Amino acid sequence: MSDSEIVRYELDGEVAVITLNRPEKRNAVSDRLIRALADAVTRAQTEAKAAVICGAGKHFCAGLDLGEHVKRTPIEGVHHSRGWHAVFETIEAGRIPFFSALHGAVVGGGLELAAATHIRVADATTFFALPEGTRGIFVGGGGSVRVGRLTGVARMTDMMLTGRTVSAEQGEQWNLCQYVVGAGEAKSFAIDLARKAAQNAEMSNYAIIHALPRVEDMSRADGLFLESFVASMAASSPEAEERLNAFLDKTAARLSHPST
Ligand code: 1HE
Repeated sequence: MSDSEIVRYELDGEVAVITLNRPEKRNAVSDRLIRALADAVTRAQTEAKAAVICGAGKHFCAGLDLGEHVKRTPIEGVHHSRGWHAVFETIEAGRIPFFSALHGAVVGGGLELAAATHIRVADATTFFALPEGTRGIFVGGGGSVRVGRLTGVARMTDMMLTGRTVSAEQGEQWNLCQYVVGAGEAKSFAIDLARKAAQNAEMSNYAIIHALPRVEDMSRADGLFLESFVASMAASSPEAEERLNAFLDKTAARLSHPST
């Protein structure tokens, strides 16, 4: 299988759809898959305004390819982990928002990948797990930072120590995903959300994905200070002027209650 087959890349209008395509191994993340994912993610940043990552077959992703991992020396293990960090950082702190469409197993490195995306849509078949403890290893794809911040250290510790699996509904309550949809519907739902986000002003999207996580890491005073500068910068862009005038001219869509 070539690199373009192990991770499929399609451009659907302004949305890049990136599919982990190793279903016979449950999309386990081999060295080749991570390289192909890096290429697809980099391409999406230049060609699309938003991107969706999904998995082929019965599961989103079974995490690290355990067959490859047994052969690594300690220093190779460090480089391997840092390599994943670089790719996931490109997703989380790149140019465009990323959405993940989850189904079946979202485990270990699969959950670390999903946690690097900005919005996670899980279908009813989804289950989350961090079985690293039972495998004698540790998270290495940024999970201790991203999954810990999403769900809290206590829940992450529980998942890692006990190997428990967490359903989509429980995952939503635990902040592992923002949406739960019917079985088989995650991909189309995530693409719809990505299309909506692609319509936003580019500066707003950039500010959302870059400023919010930075502010979370700052003191209150520093966060408020940075916010004022980002807000002023975004509001003084030509795109903002156009959009604000459209609202005042009554040509822009109005908000309404979610039930309507
Ligand atoms: C794999 C992997 C894998 C499946 N590496 N080959 N991840 C895990 O501990 C999860 C391990 N996998 C599973 O628990 C199950 O495979 C699943 C729940 C994901 C799917 O179950 P199922 O019944 O649909 O498939 P299966 O029959 O278990 O697996 C099908 C094939 O995929 C089989 O290979 P085959 O050659 O015998 O057909 C499996 O060996 C293979 N396979 N998962 C390698 N993960 C940067 S640090 C991150 C640390 C982690 O990610 S730890 C979590 C590792």
